[in-house]
Amino acid sequence: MKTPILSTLFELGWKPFFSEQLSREEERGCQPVRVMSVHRGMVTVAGYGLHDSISSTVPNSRGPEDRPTVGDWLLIDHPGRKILRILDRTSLFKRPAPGNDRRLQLIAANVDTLFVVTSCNQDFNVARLERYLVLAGEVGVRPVIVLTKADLSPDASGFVEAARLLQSGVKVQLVDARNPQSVADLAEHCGIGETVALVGSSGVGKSTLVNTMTASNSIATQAVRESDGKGLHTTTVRELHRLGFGPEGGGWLLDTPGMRELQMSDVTSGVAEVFDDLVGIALQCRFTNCMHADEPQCAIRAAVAEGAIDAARLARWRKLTDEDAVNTSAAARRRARPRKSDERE
Ligand SMILES: Nc1nc2c(ncn2[C@@H]2O[C@H](COP(=O)(O)OP(=O)(O)OP(=O)(O)O)[C@@H](O)[C@H]2O)c(=O)[nH]1
Ligand SMILES: [Mg+2]
Ligand SMILES: [Zn+2]
Repeated sequence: MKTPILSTLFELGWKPFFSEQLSREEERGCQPVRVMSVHRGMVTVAGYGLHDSISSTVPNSRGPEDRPTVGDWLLIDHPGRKILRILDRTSLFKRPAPGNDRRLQLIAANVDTLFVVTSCNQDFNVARLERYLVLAGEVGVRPVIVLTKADLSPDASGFVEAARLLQSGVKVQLVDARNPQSVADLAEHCGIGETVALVGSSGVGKSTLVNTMTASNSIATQAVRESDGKGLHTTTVRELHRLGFGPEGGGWLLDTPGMRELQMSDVTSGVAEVFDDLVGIALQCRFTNCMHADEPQCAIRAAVAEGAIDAARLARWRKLTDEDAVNTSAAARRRARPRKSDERE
């Protein structure tokens, strides 16, 4: 490929990881494009000299992970604008879809940093934040906890402290999402070609943050319900938005709809990462398969008794571990079953 094409693709987030996947023929005859948003049966893509909606059909698609999701790099044929294949991803966020069938829902691909957004009010919930951190750990993406509505909280420092305790070394940023000066520090995670996904409950200010960081007002936002402070699920599509800093342009912000629930499946290593302190202590238990219930010489129970670990945090660790085990084996059973259609995005 020639340099000018590469420089433009570079701004879109193109990396050697992707170009190495192309054969010589593909480099000549096909075009890589990035998925900006996904709609029913269609994807909006951007590439060199191209910004268009095309059919989202992928040939020989076998499983739910073979569908394009926002952030994906696709290889399309030039004249036909048909998807030839989805390039391997540097990262993939997914979850069991809400509802009873628990099919897989893809959230975003090729993300570099995850902004876990919550506000300094009743939305702040350590168990939910831990779930997002587990997801980031599992996917291998750096998390930043963004605490919004600092301006509405009489004592925001308490929220900052509680957030810092969730995972050793985790970055926490306190902002007024409507204020450009207040969010300026967040831009460091979003340089040229970098992709940041924003996740969190409805109403915490994800779209407000994107609007402020991109110095635009293009995304609709809506005041939260007064009675309980909950959001009204204003954003309905996941979409990449470009940061407009400087002539070169900046990175990409992926706005997502607020999630009602976040079930965990296939996140064993993510859980181990967020709770690495507890995992370390459990290594000292006499039995390698210790359930930390009534086994002799249990290091976890000893640590609780000493006050070295927080019993509530221990309970959350166990809950996540159990949930992961149940959902992961259910997912494995589903994968083993032959299936005709799996059309949900
Ligand atoms: N005072 C104040 N208001 C904020 C802040 N962040 C967001 N808001 C307000 O909170 C409301 C909800 O913000 P949105 O940006 O729509 O929230 P969202 O996270 O995108 O919600 P969904 O799209 O429903 O998932 C809007 O009225 C915002 O103006 C903040 O830091 N301070
Ligand atoms: Mg929104
Ligand atoms: Zn034990």
